[in-house]
Amino acid sequence: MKLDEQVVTRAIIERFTKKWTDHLDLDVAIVGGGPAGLIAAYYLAKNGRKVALFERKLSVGGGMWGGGMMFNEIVVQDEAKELLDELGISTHPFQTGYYTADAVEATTTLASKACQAGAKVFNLMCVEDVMIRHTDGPESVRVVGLVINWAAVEMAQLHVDPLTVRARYTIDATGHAIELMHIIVRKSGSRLLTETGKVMGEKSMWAEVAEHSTLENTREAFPGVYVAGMAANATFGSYRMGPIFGGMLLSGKKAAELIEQRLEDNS
Ligand code: 48H
Repeated sequence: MKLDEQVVTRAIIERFTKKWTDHLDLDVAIVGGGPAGLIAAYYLAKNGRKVALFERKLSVGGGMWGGGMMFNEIVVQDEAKELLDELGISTHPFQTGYYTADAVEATTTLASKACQAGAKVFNLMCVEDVMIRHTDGPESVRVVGLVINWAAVEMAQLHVDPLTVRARYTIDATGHAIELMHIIVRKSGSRLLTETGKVMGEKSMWAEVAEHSTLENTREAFPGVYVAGMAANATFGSYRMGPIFGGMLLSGKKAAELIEQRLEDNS
């Protein structure tokens, strides 16, 4: 077979453009492709929801590749083992209640399951703003979509205007940085659904408390926006937990379930 570079080029441009235009109006937009974002994408897509995940970096996986301090093993506790089993990620008992998993196997499998379930990953794109609408007068603001640009544009600090996607719900899974929440606070002037109405900030390490609070804090933090993973604790002011990833995965799953419920209630 003779290879024609122009066919290759046209194939990429046409297929990417179709993927992109098919995902301009979403059930759920997920910002951040770490473990929390990926697993939320997996469950929502598995339920037939139209989901796109936006990741600034070339690769998804966030902080999971490097295990703890670049020792590429992760630890999960009893509660999360079932989840890894469901995804087909091998776990190895360490001592009662603790399991390890190979960080690379966990990351690649999770990413692959999310894609195969139908979630579309747009890597190399960063979310730089949100779209808002007033729902019942100027007091009530809701996020209705995302404002997106190429990560390369952001890195080069080029003055290039962004594009947008509309989404019924959004998940901030941007990890420690909680980028979406900071943008919302800075630009909307509205209160978050936290005790202070602001981003409460992440506290130092206390793994046991942090793992529980990650789940409690996985909820709607602004109308239309849920927080998952490290972003949940950083938004609602709880502790960090180090390289134990059960809470991140369970949090992503919970965010997916909460949104699924809302979508069903509103359908
Ligand atoms: C597009 C963005 C943007 C943006 C950020 O950090 P992550 O792995 O997040 P989680 O919550 O899934 O997992 C946290 C975990 O990795 C971790 O750090 C833990 C457990 N720490 C404990 C401790 O004590 O330190 O992934 C977030 C992803 C990254 O890939 C970012 O590149 C991406 O979000 N991202 N993508 N647009 N504006 N902001």
